[in-house]
Amino acid sequence: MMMEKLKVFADRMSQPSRAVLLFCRLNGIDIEEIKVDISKGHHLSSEFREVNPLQKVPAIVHGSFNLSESHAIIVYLNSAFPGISDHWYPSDIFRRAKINSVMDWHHSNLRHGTVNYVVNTVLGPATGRPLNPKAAAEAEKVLFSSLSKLEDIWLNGDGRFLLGVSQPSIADLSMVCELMQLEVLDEKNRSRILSPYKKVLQWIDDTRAATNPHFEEVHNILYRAKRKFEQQRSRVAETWTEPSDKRGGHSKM
Ligand SMILES: N[C@@H](CCC(=O)N[C@@H](CS)C(=O)NCC(=O)O)C(=O)O
Repeated sequence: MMMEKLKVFADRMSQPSRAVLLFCRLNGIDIEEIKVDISKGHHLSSEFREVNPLQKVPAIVHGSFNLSESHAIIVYLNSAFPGISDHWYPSDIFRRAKINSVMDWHHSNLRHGTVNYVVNTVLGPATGRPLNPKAAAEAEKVLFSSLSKLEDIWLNGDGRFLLGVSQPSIADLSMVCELMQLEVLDEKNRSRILSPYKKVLQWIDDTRAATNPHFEEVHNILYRAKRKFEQQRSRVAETWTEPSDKRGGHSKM
């Protein structure tokens, strides 16, 4: 019996959604992409609760099978679809175990720092959450500590990719999509955060090159968001450099 087309419920502004979409694109997995717009609260709808009771993206429906959690989804797709190159999730149990180890680390460290920093400095208001400088400062500490570990431990090897190998794995996809979220920061701030980590910057470029044109296709939304936030910031800056009479402020003179 032919299984119906894989449905991927995703919001491309979400890092784990992009990782799942990128894996599908790279491996020629034919999907129906269903947009769940978090900024419009679509993930809270009763229809989506049927797909994922956790009300988070990404999620998949494959025939009568539902699954959430990006890492579990990618691992499932790797087994469910034939012909996927071994380097993505090697059958060698030791290499596979190391990939699981870096992905587990990612979720409670790099992801934790990146999401909380970006939400509390830029993205929060788009989903109805106020910016919180104290939470941003806490998240920044986690982010810097995670970037140091990424630089010194996970990228410490001869190969260009995580765990020192010469071809990317699903861990590279998951973690690079996370760090790409920093695109929405203003360029000075993004560079302040990333520029001390030379190996990390090189790894982002190498992963982009190894996965293009799909990498750029799934990240386009972030580049558009970046431009939108830049325009907003320059409008705010212009407002505050205009003479106060033009702003409609009250002159003290
Ligand atoms: N561990 C999950 C994380 C899923 C997640 O946090 N998704 C976010 C978007 S990046 C979401 O749906 N947020 C909606 C909400 O929390 O209200 C995964 O890897 O799939």
